[in-house]
Amino acid sequence: MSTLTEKPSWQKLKSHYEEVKNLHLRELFAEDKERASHFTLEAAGLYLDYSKQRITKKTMNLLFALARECQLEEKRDAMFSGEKINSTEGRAVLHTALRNCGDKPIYVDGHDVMPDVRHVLAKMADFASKIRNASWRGFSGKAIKNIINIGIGGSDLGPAMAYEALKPYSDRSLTVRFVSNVDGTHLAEAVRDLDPAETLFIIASKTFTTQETMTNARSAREWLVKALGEAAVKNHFVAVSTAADKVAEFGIDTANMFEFWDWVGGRYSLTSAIGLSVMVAIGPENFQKMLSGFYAMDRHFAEAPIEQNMPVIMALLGIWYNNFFGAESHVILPYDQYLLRFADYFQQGDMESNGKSVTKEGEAVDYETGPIIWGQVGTNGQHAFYQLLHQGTKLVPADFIGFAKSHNPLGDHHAKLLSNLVAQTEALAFGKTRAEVEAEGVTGVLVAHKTFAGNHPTNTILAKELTPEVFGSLVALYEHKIFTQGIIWQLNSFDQWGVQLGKVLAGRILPELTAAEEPKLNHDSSTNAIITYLRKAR
Ligand code: G6Q
Repeated sequence: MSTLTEKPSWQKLKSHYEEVKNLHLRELFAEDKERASHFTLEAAGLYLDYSKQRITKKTMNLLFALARECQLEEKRDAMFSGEKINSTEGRAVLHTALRNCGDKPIYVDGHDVMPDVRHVLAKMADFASKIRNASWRGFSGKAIKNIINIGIGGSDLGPAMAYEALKPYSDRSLTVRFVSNVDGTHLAEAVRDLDPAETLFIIASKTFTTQETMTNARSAREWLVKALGEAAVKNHFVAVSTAADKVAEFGIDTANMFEFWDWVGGRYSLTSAIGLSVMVAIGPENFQKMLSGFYAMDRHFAEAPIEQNMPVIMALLGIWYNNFFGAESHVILPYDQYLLRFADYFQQGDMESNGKSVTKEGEAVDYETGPIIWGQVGTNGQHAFYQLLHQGTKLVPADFIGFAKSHNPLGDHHAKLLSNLVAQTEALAFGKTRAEVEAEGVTGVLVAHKTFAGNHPTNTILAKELTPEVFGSLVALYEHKIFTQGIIWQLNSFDQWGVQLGKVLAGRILPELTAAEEPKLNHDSSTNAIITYLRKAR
């Protein structure tokens, strides 16, 4: 048995689960009129109500004990102080240094990284301002109107999500697009209505070797060169990378390269130079406000006691359902159109971090690890998959996220949006009993169909408005939730070996698909047949 499931707090949680698994939220709220106030917390501009969770005070105390037994505080401090906690890659994990608004140095191998971080931020701000005030111009002298970020995974999802989230703060005269897929359609559709003379490409790749990004970057270069000639490349291409040699090889002047470091993981890189497209869109001041929101949540996570620590509480609740109730997924439901990519972003953030089945020490786990993360903005999901949440057979813990004020106060839209958010959490928790259905005059078989069991757990996360600061806090909240869960599950949340095999095999299959001569195929019979079909049908 692994050391996790042997821990006294884990064992206690197991027997406690047997005691409370059938308790209904209806009973829990009836027993304690003050329940909401016992399970509500505010931090870094965010309000979390977790009273609609299937927990008692004892549950939380046992979960807090588990966190302590797993040395969460020590391990959190190790991350913040630059220890090489990404053991399989021998790297520190210091995305928190990128938004360190304090004056403390942070050391990696005896070197204070803070001056480097500030230097790159200043360089980004200078560049963003030049694009915004049109002092950086295209080769033919036209102002830049279009920004295309070419990157994938961690070099795409963060800026793409943040750009949408902070659109109200963006310069609306700029067109900002994100190209990630190696499918040529993505690039072709992104540039089809653009003037190359007004278009700037940001090639965002930590390694500058990623197949999709380099393929898209080369095709973008051809598109530009065809219109403006080879000499135009320097005005229309900049890079965000850790690999200066490869950037130069591509033909981008390294003076126009924005650096980051191997201690920034791809999916945690939004606040590094990977956020350059966002900074161009919203301006350096708003970007700084976003960083200060991240920093506020970083401080909260680093300093608040476990019992009042928002990311820790959310992480422990996730463990409670994942490991004791057997929930397989977790749904994120932002009631704000600007957060339309939020669930996608944390699908990577969470599943690439904690979708693992061996511990840091390489031992196979004998417990469940990271859940399947999915989601959709409200209210769209209500007319689609919420049926399953309310009356299906699966337990799906949910996060509802909403803002008191809208950036688009159009008639009563916002009140309607919020009323739906609140109504859903109420309906999920309390359901509708048979007696209530019958009291409405419903009879026969319809009674069962119209009954809602309820007892579906939800978090409600609220803030006044989706500002850059609040956005930063919200993203950091989920990052630290993922970190906390990784510690408890004893994983390395900062590597991603699981994406390697497919990459290697694709490299082998590419020439088999494209070779003029019929290749000799040595795969299994299914793979051979698929390649043969595609060769014939191409
Ligand atoms: C994220 C992963 C991965 C990575 C992409 C792009 O944590 O490492 O999604 O960001 O594979 O990599 P490059 O930035 O090196 O192109």
